[in-house]
Amino acid sequence: SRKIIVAGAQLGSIARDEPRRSAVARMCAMMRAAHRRGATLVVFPELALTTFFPRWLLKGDALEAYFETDMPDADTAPLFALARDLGVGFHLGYAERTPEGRHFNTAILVGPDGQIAGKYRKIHLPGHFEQEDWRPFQHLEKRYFETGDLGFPVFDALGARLGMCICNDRRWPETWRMLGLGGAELVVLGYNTPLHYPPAPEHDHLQYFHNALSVQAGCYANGLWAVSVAKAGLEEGCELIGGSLIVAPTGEIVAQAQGVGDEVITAQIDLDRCAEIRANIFDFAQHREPQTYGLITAP
Ligand code: CDT
Repeated sequence: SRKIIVAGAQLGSIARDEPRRSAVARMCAMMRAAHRRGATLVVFPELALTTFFPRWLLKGDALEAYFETDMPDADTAPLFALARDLGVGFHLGYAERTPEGRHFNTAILVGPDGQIAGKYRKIHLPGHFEQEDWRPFQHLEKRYFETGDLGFPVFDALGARLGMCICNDRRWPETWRMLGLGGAELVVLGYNTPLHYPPAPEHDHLQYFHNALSVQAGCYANGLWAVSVAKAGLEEGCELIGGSLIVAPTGEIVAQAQGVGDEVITAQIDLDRCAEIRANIFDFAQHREPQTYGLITAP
């Protein structure tokens, strides 16, 4: 067996005027708590350094202020330094502005040496391009971010084959299949999911269900582990779901957050358990029929 202890560090809400150094201090406290429980990997949410800014129409400097140009910088350096001191790796979501001025919804994987070991840029961007006044809050990810250009990479880190995705990506079977085909044993992801979905409010009561369903189905159908972590709670008048999860390759939930505040969940996971599924019901080499799946990749 190949056992590691992993942690999900759910963040409660971040106010619009909360400085990054405050969010980082909260994350450092959770990294210490995770380390005390023996965790060697801590997963933080999507866009973890600030409030979820796509809920407003912003322009110019007011928008650019939410993007990171350097990772780490003075505000995030304490997280990298603590990871190195404790010998803990972490996954962090943030808004990235490249030197060429491109904008992505990005996540990085940082090794226990404090060095960036992998990067992913969100592919399935939800929401809309223009301000829509009928909505109680906006979801302008399509306006603010380009579609990720790094594919679905899988990295060797912390003794595992690790893949990443971000929030809305988790609802798409194609995400999980790409990561499964890439050999991922553990997928880590963060999310900001409003409880209220303005285009179909009749689904509001299903938000927690659809969150768990997506992650459990992705794990089972690809025989891999996942750590899926929320930014949760009442944030600037918008309620975000909690429900952070650690899920086994069987699709079973092995750890789950109870509240919507800062909360650490941990589980010992055996990476060799991926074979329970991959060597059997979903043995891709033996049972996949890709010659019949053409429509999936047709535009
Ligand atoms: N951040 C993010 O991708 N949130 C979406 C909200 C629903 S679409 C407006 C999600 O899939 O959870």
